[in-house]
Amino acid sequence: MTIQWFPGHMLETKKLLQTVIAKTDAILEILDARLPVASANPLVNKLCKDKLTIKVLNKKDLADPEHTKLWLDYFNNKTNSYAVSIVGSQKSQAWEAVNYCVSKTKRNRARKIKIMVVGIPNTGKSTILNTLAGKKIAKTGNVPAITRHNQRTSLKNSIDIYDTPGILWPIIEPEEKAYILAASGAISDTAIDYNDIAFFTAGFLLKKYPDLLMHRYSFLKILPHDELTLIEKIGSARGCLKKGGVVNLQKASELLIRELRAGKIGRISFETPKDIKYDTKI
Ligand SMILES: Nc1nc2c(ncn2[C@@H]2O[C@H](COP(=O)(O)OP(=O)(O)OP(=O)(O)O)[C@@H](O)[C@H]2O)c(=O)[nH]1
Ligand SMILES: [Mg+2]
Repeated sequence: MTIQWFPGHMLETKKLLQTVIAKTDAILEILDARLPVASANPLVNKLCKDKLTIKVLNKKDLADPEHTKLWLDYFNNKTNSYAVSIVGSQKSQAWEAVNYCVSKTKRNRARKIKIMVVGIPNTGKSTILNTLAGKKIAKTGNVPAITRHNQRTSLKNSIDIYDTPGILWPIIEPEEKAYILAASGAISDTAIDYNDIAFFTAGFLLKKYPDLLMHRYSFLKILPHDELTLIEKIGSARGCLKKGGVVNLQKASELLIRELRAGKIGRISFETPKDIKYDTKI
């Protein structure tokens, strides 16, 4: 499965980033802590290669803490590579990311420092901006492509921060990366097939997080051997049924993905530094 979802505003943002990045002092690249490689936009990497970039692993409350620690070591042990992990709604943590960023710049105190917040959709960019500002100035929401335009905000300590719309790239592949992104909520519902994503997710959870599955879905007396049985059992127990008592797979798939995204199954990471298979330059 490849995914193609590149609405017009993403193309506009891509063009804008190409011109605006040169005028900024530093970049906060907001990644999803559960998928720090899949959620890294190769375009950002290309555009920002000569610019100070801090990788912000956001949503760490949803990610497996052991894996997040491995990721921080992985990024911070590379030359000229900096990473922090945060919960975007926590003021002290959002400021920790900004202050870390400022500490790495060669700051000219006579002028304002310009920091641009970039990343794929739904990673929490606008949430972080609102937290830093201490009030709701940017619209946020748990669906991708909420922000449609750049927005500049002045913060204390002569810092200007720019929120930008989340952008992806025109064709998302390989398949595993597309599935992980879709499961995380970075891709519009209109561009994905829930049954496919749930099937992938069920397989992943059975392999990597069987204990969390057994805990969340305690009606499972033994762990199912395959993805379809798991989805059917969850659907059946949760009342996702069609006429005649047959499991409604679409509804059961949506339920599994919804619970995963909300962190109800537990703290889950889709990637660890050890098992990155797809080619990446991050
Ligand atoms: N659990 C958790 N949720 C978060 C965190 N940060 C943001 N969110 C949620 O993630 C969703 C997306 O947040 P936004 O700030 O709108 O994301 P965005 O990156 O600006 O999205 P686009 O504008 O579409 O690119 C919202 O439901 C937020 O409440 C976090 O650290 N933890
Ligand atoms: Mg936004």
